[in-house]
Amino acid sequence: MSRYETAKEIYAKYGVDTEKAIEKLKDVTISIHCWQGDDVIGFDNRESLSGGIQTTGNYLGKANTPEELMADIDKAFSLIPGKKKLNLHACYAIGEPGEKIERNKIEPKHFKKWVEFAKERNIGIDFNPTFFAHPKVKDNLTLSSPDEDTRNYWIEHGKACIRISEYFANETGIPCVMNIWIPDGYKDIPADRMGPRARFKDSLDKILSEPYDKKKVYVTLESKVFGIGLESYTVGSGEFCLSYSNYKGITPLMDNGHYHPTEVVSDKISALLLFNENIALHVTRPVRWDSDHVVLFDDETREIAKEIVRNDALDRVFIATDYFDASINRISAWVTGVRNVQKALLFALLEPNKKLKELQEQNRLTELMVISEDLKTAPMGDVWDEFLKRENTKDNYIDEVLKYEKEVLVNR
Ligand code: RNT
Ligand code: ZN
Repeated sequence: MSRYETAKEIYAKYGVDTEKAIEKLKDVTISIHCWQGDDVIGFDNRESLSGGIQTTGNYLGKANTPEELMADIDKAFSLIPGKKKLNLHACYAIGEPGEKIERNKIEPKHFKKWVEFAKERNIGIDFNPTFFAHPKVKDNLTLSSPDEDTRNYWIEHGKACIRISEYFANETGIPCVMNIWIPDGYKDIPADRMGPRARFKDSLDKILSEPYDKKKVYVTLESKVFGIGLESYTVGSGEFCLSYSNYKGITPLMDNGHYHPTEVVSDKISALLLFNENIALHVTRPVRWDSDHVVLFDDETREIAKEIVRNDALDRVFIATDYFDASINRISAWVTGVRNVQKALLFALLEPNKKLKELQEQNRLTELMVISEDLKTAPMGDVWDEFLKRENTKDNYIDEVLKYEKEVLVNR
């Protein structure tokens, strides 16, 4: 009997069908962030990263051109099983040689090459306006700036991004999730917390006045608690973003690096699912702060996955990755992080969720604990390997990654 066959029997004893779990996992789309490949630099003006976020490390082989980034994405995607979507930032606009692209004037044509890339690979594209690392960010503020010209510049950027998102949806035939996140905030205690938030609200209203097809573009809003150099006050706080999303009927996005260190996104998912048709996630790994380490197969990632699976919400939650580690091989970072999100989902799919809920309802909490702990050492790895086999994806990817590093990355 193969290891998978044995695992199948073991899970059957828990009342879990491994075949069903594999089938479901095959259908989950993960939106993979392009920015792991070049440390969030992009191509439009190549300023160093700012806006309260940071990459650390200087591992060899960072992608410097669209061609290099596309090649790296291809390499990473070839080592990641399952359905994928490409998550782009506006700063990855591609111009003609020598063209200076202004963010308030970006157009679909600047993303034509990405559309070709996506179409050839049969995948959809998600999008993000880039409100950071740019000379038009004034005193760390964009959409909440007291300066009208600054606000208008970024409002135009947001509107342009809605048009581009719709273009992606039309071209690929797959809806586009467009996420708004602004870095705006203050390092020290502000005298006016309301003013910037009122301006942010007004700017968002103006961006969303751009007409778009709500079946093709899902606008999401990402909150945050603090940024580096913006420790005391963040305009787009949790309460602001959740309230705004509900007021406008857009989709709230939770990044699990954007909360106080003992606060967990896994506990928030059920609350938001009760009041929102869809919710969106940035899956990351904060180590002591919003450090955006590579996602591991850890407790919180599993708990997030369980909440999605248990509540039968795989088709209501937009799952995207968001991390950027420049201290290790970037292809490996991509593959490891995305695979861990998928592993966490598989772990959740291999739980007898109905039975566990019943135990809770009958207050049989002793048994609940024992089964939950037993499941941690059940042979999920064998089911994972079977999934990889069926997806024609190698289980051992490090050799491939190191080969690519030796043949391609080292020459950059
Ligand atoms: C920043 C947010 C945001 C960015 C990306 C690059 O704290 O998490 O999502 O990481 O847009
Ligand atoms: Zn994020």
